[in-house]
Amino acid sequence: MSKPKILVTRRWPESCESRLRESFDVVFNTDDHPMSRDELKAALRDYDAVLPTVTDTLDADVLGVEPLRCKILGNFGVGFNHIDIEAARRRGITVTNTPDVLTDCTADIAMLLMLEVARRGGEGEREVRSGRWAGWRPTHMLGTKVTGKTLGLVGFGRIARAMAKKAHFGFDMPVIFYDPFPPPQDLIDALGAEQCGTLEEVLERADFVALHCPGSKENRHLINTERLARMKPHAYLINTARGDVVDSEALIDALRNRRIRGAGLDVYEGEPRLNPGFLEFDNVVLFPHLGSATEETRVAMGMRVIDNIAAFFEGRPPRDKVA
Ligand code: 8YV
Repeated sequence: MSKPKILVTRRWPESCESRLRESFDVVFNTDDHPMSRDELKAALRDYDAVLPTVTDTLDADVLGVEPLRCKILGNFGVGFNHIDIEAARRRGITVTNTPDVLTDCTADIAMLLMLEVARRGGEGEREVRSGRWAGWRPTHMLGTKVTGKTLGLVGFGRIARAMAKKAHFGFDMPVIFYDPFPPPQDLIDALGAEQCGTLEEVLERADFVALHCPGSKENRHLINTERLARMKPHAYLINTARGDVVDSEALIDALRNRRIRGAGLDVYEGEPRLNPGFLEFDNVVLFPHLGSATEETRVAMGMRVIDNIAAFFEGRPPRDKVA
């Protein structure tokens, strides 16, 4: 039997690419450019499987291509808001993702953003590098103490729970959260977390608000002007989820008018372009979507995609099927 024909839309860590070459008739996007809609349509026409990432928009129009050869989208990432899941279902395309393996590294980046923005790490580094640092003094670059402050989580899935554990047990932080689909109470208790009845309660009580809900139509601009106004004026917003969960204009307005103390962002509406308004603030830390960006995690993500598509082509149910 001939090997399934696979297109990988971006370059992967070498160990994953080697494993793909062994089992499949695989083509990589040689120069690693973000694929255009036409290239994605051609891929769906010509390959048995396409392995996309967050940089590939697979909406109903792209997935509506005729004739369709692709039977599975093995997404390299846990978030799949760039794929129209309903359209994939209608076309009979299986979709898988990569949960678990990136949980800790993404939670680490949320912790790093929280610490860096509160302790003014980015601002301090810019001062040192520019030669503007005039030396130690008692009132120089005073930040906000993190230990013991209240962490408010929006969403309490895997990544939020990993952050809760690090913050609660490592930094003595009381952890509160809102999630419309909370996990069992014993899991909440084991993390020393407190469930709030509304998102607003989290926003009103937290010193740090960290977003961990999925990107989706429902969650688009979940954090808007009204909700930002609920936050304490000394609170910080941390986003490692998806850019469009936050209304960027509303956030920029809240920062300009000092309605919140600062923000730590890893994801952006329309990334890699970001609203230039963010560049005007020293109290905003901007990372280039680093959530899962460690060698260990990116290899684990690639291997998890390969496990999923291997199972699919061997006629077994893939472990991480989302459609
Ligand atoms: C990935 C992420 O690196 O997995 C996710 O959902 O946001 C990132 O950590 C990226 O999405 C790759 O597709």
